[in-house]
Amino acid sequence: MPELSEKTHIPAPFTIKDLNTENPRWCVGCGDFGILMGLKRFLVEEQIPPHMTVNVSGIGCSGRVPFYVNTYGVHCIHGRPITFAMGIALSRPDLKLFIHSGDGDALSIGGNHLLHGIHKNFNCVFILYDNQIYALTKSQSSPTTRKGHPTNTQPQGTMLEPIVPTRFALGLGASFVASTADWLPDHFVSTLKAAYAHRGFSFVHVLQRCPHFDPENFDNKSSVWFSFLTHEKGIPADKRLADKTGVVTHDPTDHEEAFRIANSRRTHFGLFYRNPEKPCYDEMIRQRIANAKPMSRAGILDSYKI
Ligand SMILES: Cc1ncc(C[n+]2csc(CCOP(=O)(O)OP(=O)(O)O)c2C)c(N)n1
Ligand code: SF4
Repeated sequence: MPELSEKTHIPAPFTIKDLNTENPRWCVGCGDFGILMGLKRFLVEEQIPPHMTVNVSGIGCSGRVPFYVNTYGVHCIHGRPITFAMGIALSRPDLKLFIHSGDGDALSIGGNHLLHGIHKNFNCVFILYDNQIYALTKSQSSPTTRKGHPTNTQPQGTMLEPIVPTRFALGLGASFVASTADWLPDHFVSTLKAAYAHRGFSFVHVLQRCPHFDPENFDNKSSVWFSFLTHEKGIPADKRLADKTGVVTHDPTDHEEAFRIANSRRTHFGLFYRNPEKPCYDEMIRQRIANAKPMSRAGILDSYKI
């Protein structure tokens, strides 16, 4: 496979400075800063070649990430980063693929596509930036907005119970489901490492602060409201916080228990589930193409005859 071009061909070992581009246009205190820095730290620690990396995003504040990291990138249309990324996964399996999508982008307009991305289990790391609001368009209720929270679309309070992203992904049979937060840098990087090591659709849920539109959400100064999931096959708990938060031992091969934890009222960060055996649709398609016997055009059309 040819490399994309020399443009971003940075000689190894590269550093975070090599991955910097312009200054992000996010509000002061936005959780997207932590996620972007964690992504860069992860790329540097793993020395994933920038010229072989593609960051694909939808639309939203989070959608700006591909501009801010010196790799290849696509700022796609709203709700469609998975569609675009799937094409890359099918045609260029040698590229390292990361998808960035907000809770509106992923679970509203892109919900249908997320469903099929998870189901097809194509090889990528999918990062869900869950600030529980439509931020770029100035505060409308999203599928993960907490019940009662006032927004521009529901000023008297959001009416529905929120969708729980980890439960959604587990319910669809995702092969990798993890959760972390923008203010847990070490845990975030460990989560990306585990997701990247997994072959298939790695669903990474990240709680992301939006201090501009919802400063009360996610009390990141306190650690009493969440626990870490740990296991020898899982993701290590944040060492600084584990004593305060509590740690739950959870075997990530246990799907039923993962569901029970995702269903509980308490927030859990860590690896919920991993199944390395689930087949990947992109690999199956490539295999089928490789095994295809030469056929005339008429023969191909006839094979679809009803
Ligand atoms: C087809 C289409 N519909 C609607 C919009 C307007 N729009 C842009 S971003 C957005 C929601 C962003 O929310 P989210 O995905 O949660 O990302 P955040 O800004 O919170 O990171 C909407 C509705 C659009 N750009 N394109
Ligand atoms: S509006 Fe919210 S999500 Fe968007 S940049 Fe500002 S703090 Fe971040």
